[in-house]
Amino acid sequence: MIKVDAARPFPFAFDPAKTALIVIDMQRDFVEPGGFGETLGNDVKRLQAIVPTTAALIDLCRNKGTEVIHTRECHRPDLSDLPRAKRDRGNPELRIGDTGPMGRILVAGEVGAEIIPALAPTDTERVIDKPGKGAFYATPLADHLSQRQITTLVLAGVTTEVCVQTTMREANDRGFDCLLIEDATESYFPAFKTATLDMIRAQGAIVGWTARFADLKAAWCG
Ligand code: C5J
Repeated sequence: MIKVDAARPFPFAFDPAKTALIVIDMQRDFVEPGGFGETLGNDVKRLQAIVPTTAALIDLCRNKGTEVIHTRECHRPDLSDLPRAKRDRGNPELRIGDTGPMGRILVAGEVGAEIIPALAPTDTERVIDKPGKGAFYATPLADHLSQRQITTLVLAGVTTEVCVQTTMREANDRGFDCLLIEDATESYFPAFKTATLDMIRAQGAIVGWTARFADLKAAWCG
């Protein structure tokens, strides 16, 4: 077992053989200048800042033989998995499925839906396309983790208070122990990130734990 003493709200112990890293939605449309996120008025530099740490986290897991799973928030080209309630939210001039700066917004196969090149999955890594905010909703993720006897999830990605938090809550309810890496997740809104980390750790890790990457690495690599 590895024990991350500096994790909050108290030390986090995990077995790397029963752990997977889930990197949430590090897609071009959310992270890159000129993408959907920026067209909505968001400062994507905040999200770009976590790329080096997220890359180092992925490398650490790859080197340790811990599975790396990537997710993408995207929909089928015919939008049959896009509920009206989701399509009707947001910017009325540019909605999911419309043609945006990087192709049809959040549609599978379009440039904007791809994971940024710096964090590209390897040929053998699992990529889960998800139509919701949470990675468990309408995806094969739960079955995949159960087949591999995974009990612990390390989480990274964007955005902290939307798809990362939703996935972590889904996982927590399914019985996984979850550790969110503080400097490998980000929000367009600093206050939302802070509030989400606080909520996760509240009441004795009601949703899970958080730790900085350096503390995870120090515990794992000695
Ligand atoms: C959002 C996400 N924020 N990946 N998606 O709509 O968090």
